[in-house]
Amino acid sequence: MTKTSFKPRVFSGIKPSGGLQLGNYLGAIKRWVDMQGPNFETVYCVVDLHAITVWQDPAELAAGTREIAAGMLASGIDPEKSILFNQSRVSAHAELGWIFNCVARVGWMDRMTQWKDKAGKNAEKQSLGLYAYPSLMAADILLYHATHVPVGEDQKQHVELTRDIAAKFNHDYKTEFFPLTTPVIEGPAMRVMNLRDGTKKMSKSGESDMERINMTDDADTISKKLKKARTDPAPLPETLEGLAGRPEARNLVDIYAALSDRTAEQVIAEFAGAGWGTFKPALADLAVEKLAPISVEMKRLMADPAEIDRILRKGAERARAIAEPILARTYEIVGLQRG
Ligand code: AQP
Repeated sequence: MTKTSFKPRVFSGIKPSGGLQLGNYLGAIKRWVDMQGPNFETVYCVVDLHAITVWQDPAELAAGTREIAAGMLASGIDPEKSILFNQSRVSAHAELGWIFNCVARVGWMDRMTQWKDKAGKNAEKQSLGLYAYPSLMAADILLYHATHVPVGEDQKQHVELTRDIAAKFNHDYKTEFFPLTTPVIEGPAMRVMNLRDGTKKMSKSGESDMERINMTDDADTISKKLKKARTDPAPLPETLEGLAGRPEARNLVDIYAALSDRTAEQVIAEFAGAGWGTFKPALADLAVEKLAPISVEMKRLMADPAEIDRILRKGAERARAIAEPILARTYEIVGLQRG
């Protein structure tokens, strides 16, 4: 078997731990859409096994899995161009995840900032799965021999850990079987922040609905949330450096830049000296123009869950065709007898 396919392979995923939020869209999905095409083979996954590292209501998990898939489709993921599926339909993820649990070191997991943030002072009460999450994520990526992983800034450390796991596996088993992955983190909104506190990232599971834009929000809600977003009293500066120490202002400029496919510098140049009374309505209009059609399309797709299931089932068949030979070869390398 060849180690990589002709085109470099991209893998990325989103966990159905709540509805999609703007950070998932700008930090991940929007860029996944752009990577579809002649340069890459793209594999995108609703990572439901990751969602259950924190307890999920079973009915909500099933509905949430379809909702995330609908969000990806509505944003422009094309199931003909990309492989789109949900993780639990391809059992090889869990199997390779176990092998990587035996390769990764406890000390590596201890250093993961997302583990520290999520577990906080209550680490002993967290699931073992939450602790081992990065090892399953390494399996998700390496099961496809993916080399490019487009993620938001918060996932960079986990993709780097994937390299460490691949390198240790290759070293321990004297092979070059697993490729080294590169996190692809580029663009103005790789860390979209909470609309009420610019020092915290926007999350699906954040406490207040006003702190995030949900991808299912309608035009009025998107506009209201952005107009009420917390800011400071100063107008926008002449240069980007003038936004230092102003996290809420920086966040809104970054969101504007990402939605308009421009750089933050270009946005500042256009709005230099403008007050929030000018900038916020412009941002709200832009966000409604770009996001409201996605929300409408998501609702249309979600009205036909059988069609979403059909797409995910078909995507899983294509995913299995790549993953199963890679898993089988991994078993052989490790010396696990299955014949
Ligand atoms: N605020 C964000 N800014 C930029 N990118 C973000 N991503 C998430 N939040 C932001 C990116 O979205 C992809 C999928 O993330 P995930 O759902 O697998 O996990 P997460 O990063 O833990 O997302 P949430 O919304 O914060 O979920 P909860 O609240 O359940 O923990 C990733 O590429 C991520 O970088």
